[in-house]
Amino acid sequence: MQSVSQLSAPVGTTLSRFIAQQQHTHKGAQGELSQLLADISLAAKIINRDINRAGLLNLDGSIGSSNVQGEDQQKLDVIANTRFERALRNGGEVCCIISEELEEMIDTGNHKARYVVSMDPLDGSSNIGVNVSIGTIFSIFQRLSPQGSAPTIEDALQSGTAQIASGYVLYGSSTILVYTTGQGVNGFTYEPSLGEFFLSHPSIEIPEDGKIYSCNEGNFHDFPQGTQSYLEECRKEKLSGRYIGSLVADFHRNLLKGGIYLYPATSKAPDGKLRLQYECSALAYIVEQAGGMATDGSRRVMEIKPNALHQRIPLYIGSPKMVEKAMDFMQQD
Ligand code: AHM
Ligand code: MG
Repeated sequence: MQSVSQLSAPVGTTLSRFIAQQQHTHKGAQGELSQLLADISLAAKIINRDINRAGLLNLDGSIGSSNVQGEDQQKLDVIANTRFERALRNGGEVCCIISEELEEMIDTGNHKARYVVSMDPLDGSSNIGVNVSIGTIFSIFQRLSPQGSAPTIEDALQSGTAQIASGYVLYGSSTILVYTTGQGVNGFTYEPSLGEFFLSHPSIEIPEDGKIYSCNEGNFHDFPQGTQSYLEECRKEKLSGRYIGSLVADFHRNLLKGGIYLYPATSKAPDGKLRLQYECSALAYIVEQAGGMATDGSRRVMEIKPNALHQRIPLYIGSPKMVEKAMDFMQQD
């Protein structure tokens, strides 16, 4: 029989307490980054609520227009974007926002603020209407332009190595927020009855090698030859093919279990599908902090200098041994 103390185990460390504790270890930290992370977690809670009600409130489904990338926008894409934009504007710590859903960067009017946020407010949105996991991805940069002035495009076009934090929220069988500020990776599971995220996955490390590969193999014949050979090798080795079609969900599973996610270039999308500033950079920072790797086939994702807000790149990300092997095969191209 379980003892009373086992039954009433402590719920643990809240995200806000963890952020506050970490703040002391950042030299020169003045609390703005902590406030910003708190603003992001608030937006995530609101989106989590919206997603859970989507089927009842007729929020699943397309809005009937396309975003800047020519992709069908879902109602929840637009709602999530608005939730984040409001939370970040009202929080006051962000001078500039860039989003997968918006054509241009947003000047929040908070010109004294130090930070820039890039985000994909709701990734994997083709899965919304069928109750499959979706996610939010974010990166935080320090602005380059002087505080007190209007933000510039250079603030928004910084490479991954300049990130001071990145993370994602996975709205799955439970909702989890995973982030890094460059001191390892930690995951916080949402407790809906308390309305709080609690530390559930401290110091996440990706297994060095794995048995899972995640790829849309429907595009196989369009992939570069080296990538095709790598995928054939994965089949020969009888690895498990697992592809949800929601990057955050596929990435999170591989982060915990070991694996590789790949979205290569195709003849239809010669630069790949995923966006450097909204998806790839953020996850590259997380995976490296957890001991993994992220490449576009030849370059370290973190070092790619973006030349446009909505730039796309091919992505190979996950356990280091698997990414290295994929790169060996790609050298044939
Ligand atoms: P989105 O940002 O429009 O949702 O697109 C990104 C998504 C990823 O979550 C997912 O891994 C990929 O697109 C799936 O693409 P495909 O349907 O081509 O396999
Ligand atoms: Mg996306």
